[in-house]
Amino acid sequence: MTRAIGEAERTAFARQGYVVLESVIGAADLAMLRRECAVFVERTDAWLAERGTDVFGITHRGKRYFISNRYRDSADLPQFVFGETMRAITTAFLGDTVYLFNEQWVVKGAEQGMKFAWHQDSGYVQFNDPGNQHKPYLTCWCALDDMSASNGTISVMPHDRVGSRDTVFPHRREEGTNDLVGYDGDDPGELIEMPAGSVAVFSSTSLHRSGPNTTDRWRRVYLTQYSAERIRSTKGDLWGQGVPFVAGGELVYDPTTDVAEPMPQWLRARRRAAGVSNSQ
Ligand SMILES: O=C(O)CCC(=O)C(=O)O
Repeated sequence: MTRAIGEAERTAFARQGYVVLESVIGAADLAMLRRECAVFVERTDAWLAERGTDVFGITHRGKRYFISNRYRDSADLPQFVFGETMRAITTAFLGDTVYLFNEQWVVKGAEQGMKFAWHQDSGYVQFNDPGNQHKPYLTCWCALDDMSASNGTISVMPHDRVGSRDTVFPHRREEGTNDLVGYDGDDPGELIEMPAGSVAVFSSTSLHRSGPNTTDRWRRVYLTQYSAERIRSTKGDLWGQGVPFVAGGELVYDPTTDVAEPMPQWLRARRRAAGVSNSQ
């Protein structure tokens, strides 16, 4: 049973750019996401081993994984990505028209799970496609474990502290990690601590970062991103997934027509040159 998103949550999101929805993911979905997470991390380890590398883009084997746009390889994930919980959350913050933009696992290894630098998600888009204009989109950061400072939860910067609501800051690539960095100030932002099954919802212009995982357990997140429009590159190609999810407030996702559109060659080349996996 999906709980309704109230006016207070909408107001908080509009003011600060983020809101925490505690324990909104049901037990069956949570169990499924944890199961699938293990499968995709194992596949990624095998993929890295085949290529004889420990680092690919911002993925570092055993330390930090970003595994993107693989939901079509799973029999179970689409029902969560395009399910009732996500419909309720996304329509509350984006309105009656919603597309899937991107989805990914973000997993940090026990004891050696790396931090992730301050950035805006729209900063990654503009870094790869300078001049890209898009309406801010929505990230649903779904906690598969209890989240705390010690296992490397995120911190989010309220819009009014840095003026980020309508601004995408320049980002630079960090040596060693390949992270993009969009903020160098000393404001620590707001630490998001919440139980497994909760969702931190934030805007693609919200600055956020995450800390290292110092615990002896993995820290697992499933992150889905949705937009109110089909986002396009400056050349006019589809950017991201652009899969119709909700129209007129109704669920319109159709698995029989959901096939991946190939990424244009120019974008693949640019992302490869920037050290970013084309699966990210
Ligand atoms: O889960 C994390 O550690 C941060 C992920 C993140 O910020 C992102 O994917 O944009």
